Amino acid sequence: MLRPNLLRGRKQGILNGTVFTKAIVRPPAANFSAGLTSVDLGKPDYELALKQHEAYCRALETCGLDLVRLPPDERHPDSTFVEDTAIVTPRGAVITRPGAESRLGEIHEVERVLRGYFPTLSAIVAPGTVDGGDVCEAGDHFFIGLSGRTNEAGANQLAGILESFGYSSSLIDIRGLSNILHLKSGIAYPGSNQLVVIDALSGQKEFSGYELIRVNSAEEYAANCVSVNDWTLVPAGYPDLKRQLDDLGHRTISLEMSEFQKMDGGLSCLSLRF
Ligand code: CIR
Repeated sequence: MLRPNLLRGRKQGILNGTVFTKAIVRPPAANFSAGLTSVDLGKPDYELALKQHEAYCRALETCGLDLVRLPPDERHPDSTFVEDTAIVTPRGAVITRPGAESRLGEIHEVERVLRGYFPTLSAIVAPGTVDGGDVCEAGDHFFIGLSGRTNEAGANQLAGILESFGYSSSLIDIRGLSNILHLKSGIAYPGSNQLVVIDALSGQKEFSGYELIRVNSAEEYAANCVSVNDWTLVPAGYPDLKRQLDDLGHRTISLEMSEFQKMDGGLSCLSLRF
């Protein structure tokens, strides 16, 4: 049985206020395994990664999105994680300045594509750094993670740009948490004032006005789920979070993510949705 607010959202075809029509995706390049990782899960199987990426693309199409498919980029082994290169909102887009030096060049191709959709683009400039994985949109509010990738200068620049778009934001410092790379490794906003959150972040005062969907410690990887129009994509193999989302009336699609997990990547980072 759906809750009334979800029923309302479902009828309108939206759950979180933003209707997405497009996404930029980029398959992993053959040297994907040369990218950055902090986890010890072994080397990714490239062929399997390509299959998982294609299934992910099909799921986005099921959600109603037209895909802009960039070619694989061997110069940047982490370039399949396109989310880190831009913040795209209905009111404007921001090209980031990724916090890992090896990823700085990834922005150019994404910027070229976004110019076709946004007449003016904002940008994070040095000494600021921002990874898109640290930026969680929750309706008209954005949570910006301060992390090993997003520094204070970058976070403050982004907060100012978002304010100029008419959005509010708050900073969440995750620098003391060694188990998550980005803020969105630990939270997700599935709409309807709900927030998926790992235990280590559940006590944040900035999250107190939300209905928290707690991710148990065995399922932390699943906190990086992503809602797109009427659907919520979740990584396969994490039954407790999927059941909670299903019980709340979200329509979930489970996707195998093992090969991206080996490179510290989650579901949200494989696309830029707008
Ligand atoms: C990196 O360390 O930058 C990549 N191997 C993984 C980036 C994942 N991005 C994301 O969660 N937004």
